[in-house]
Amino acid sequence: MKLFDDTVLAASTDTGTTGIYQLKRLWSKAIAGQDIVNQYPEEYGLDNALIDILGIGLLPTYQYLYGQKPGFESFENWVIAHAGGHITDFTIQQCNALFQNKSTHHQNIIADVLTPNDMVFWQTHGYVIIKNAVTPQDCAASRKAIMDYLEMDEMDETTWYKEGSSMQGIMVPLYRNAAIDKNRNSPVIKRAFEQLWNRTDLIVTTDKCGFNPPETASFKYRGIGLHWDVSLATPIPFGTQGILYLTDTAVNQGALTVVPGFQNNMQSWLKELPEHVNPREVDLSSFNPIPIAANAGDFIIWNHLLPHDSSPNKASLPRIVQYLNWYAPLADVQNEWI
Ligand SMILES: O=C(O)CCC(=O)C(=O)O
Repeated sequence: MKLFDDTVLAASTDTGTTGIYQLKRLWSKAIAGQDIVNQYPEEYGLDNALIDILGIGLLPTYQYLYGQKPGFESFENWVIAHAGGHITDFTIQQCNALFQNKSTHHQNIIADVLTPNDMVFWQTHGYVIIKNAVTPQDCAASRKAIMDYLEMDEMDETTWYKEGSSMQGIMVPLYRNAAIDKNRNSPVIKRAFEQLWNRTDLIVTTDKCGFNPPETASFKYRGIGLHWDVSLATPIPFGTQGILYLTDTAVNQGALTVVPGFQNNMQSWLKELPEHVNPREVDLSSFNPIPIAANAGDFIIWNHLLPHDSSPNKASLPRIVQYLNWYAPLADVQNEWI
């Protein structure tokens, strides 16, 4: 039984002043509270994709809505400001195509980035590295943006362990910045995702950056251990995740760590687990996880079925990264979180 009368929520077709379907409804559900949001799991995919297309970030959006409980006009102004001061006609068209369940395919598709060998590697190991996806200049600009945001100096270790910084574990909540946006929209990275998804109607997440400094006697690694970021309700739909290394990253420098090939065993492993065992509580450290070394500008895509984590940084320099993922909105999502 619904706790809340549907009629008090805005209709999906109420576009507000931006002309975007579902935005007012998203706001009205959040203002009504998380319990109400949770009553419409079938709308999660649409709401999240809308937030991604607008480029405003899932966490900042919900933190603002739940924390500030703004009126709709204030929310619209916040969205426009966080979308860069202006919402383009193409963005509005993309949002509304989503609502109408139509695909928007980007123009100017570039030549394939992943080679046939890369594709075989992907099928076998569940991850792939795109070398030199981003230029050294763009990496340097991105590192500077992240360090400025954290008020740290990449080369000065006395600045790396500041108490009270805005970091969340190893995550840096910097979402929008010219250099970071440029990487996010890299045609090379996008093309690689299109090849893996075998479709061109993908949208990109507006995700965080990351800073993983060397461990010291008093500072210990703040990762969360091997995990999945997808619901384990079966069948688990195809999905990807991605990370851009902005520093050269040695295996012992906090590198992304995955269990290669697990995407091919996941289904049977889940099936064979005794019923009382929660897959998220299984110790995955004996599954032969490997840290992936790569250079600044290299982009790694992994299948979201691979257990993964970053790792303790035992080197002398920090690992600095940007997270981003292209995905097919509304494609076979599992609404129930297991
Ligand atoms: O930072 C990394 O290497 C892995 C990040 C991670 O665990 C995640 O994106 O879920």
